[in-house]
Amino acid sequence: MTEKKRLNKKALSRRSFIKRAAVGVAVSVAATYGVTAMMQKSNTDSTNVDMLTISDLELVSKIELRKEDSLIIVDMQNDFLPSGALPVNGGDEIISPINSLAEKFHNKGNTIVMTQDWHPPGHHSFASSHNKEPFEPFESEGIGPVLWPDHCVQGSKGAEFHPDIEAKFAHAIIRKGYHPDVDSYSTFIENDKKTYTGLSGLLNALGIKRIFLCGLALDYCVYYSAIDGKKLGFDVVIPIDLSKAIDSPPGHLSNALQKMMDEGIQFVKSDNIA
Ligand code: VGL
Ligand code: ZN
Repeated sequence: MTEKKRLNKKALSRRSFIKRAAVGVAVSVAATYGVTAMMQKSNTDSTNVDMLTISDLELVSKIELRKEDSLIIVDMQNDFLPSGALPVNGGDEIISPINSLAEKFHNKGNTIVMTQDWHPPGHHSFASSHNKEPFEPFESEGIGPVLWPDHCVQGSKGAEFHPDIEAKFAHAIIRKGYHPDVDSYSTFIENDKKTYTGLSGLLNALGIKRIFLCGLALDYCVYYSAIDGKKLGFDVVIPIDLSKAIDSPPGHLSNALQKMMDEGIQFVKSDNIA
């Protein structure tokens, strides 16, 4: 191991220790003061220099597209965008640059897949199904670590792709989260860790070796898809300027970035994909 890597590793394990401590504090703060206090703590946490942030990531300087590359555009639906039921901060800023990248893939004849969060009414991930408030911590098999506002209900306006996201280049649309009791953050395998969505079969049948994941949300569906994609044998790249995070509970994004780094997932600026 090089000296630089060793130092890096040391710094990272220190980060995850501090991060765990910070999350512990946040959770007890939340227990005492409720979710609003927890959300405010989240804002102060993101300025903590010891939490891993997007600017700490090492970026690949340039990536040339190969024919075995596929672009996966995750959950660019009305409900995750401003004025939606579960808006992700800055989600609207990534619409146009995702369209540009999709055009690049399309022009080179590369496969593009879009995903859609697709819940039945009364889904178990909804706070309303438990008489609780959105973003309250909640853990049960296939659900959590927090509960969500009702979102992306099958056939609703909120579940439709945002009108400005270019969907015409998509070879396939993968829907997920349609089982009432199980959520699916990953677009490969549901949160029960055994039910496949079919995406890996599709990609394998098409000879895809490397996936580029963009869209919403960086610390949920993009993150879990990246981890599963890697486990399933794909190389995984995240054009980091084309994804935005929810970061609830506090520290969730930092934790996700850490794990993706540890798993060898690559990060690149979308301008540097050619
Ligand atoms: C997502 C929370 C709940 C996502 C979906 O697409 O990241 N996050 N459902
Ligand atoms: Zn959902």
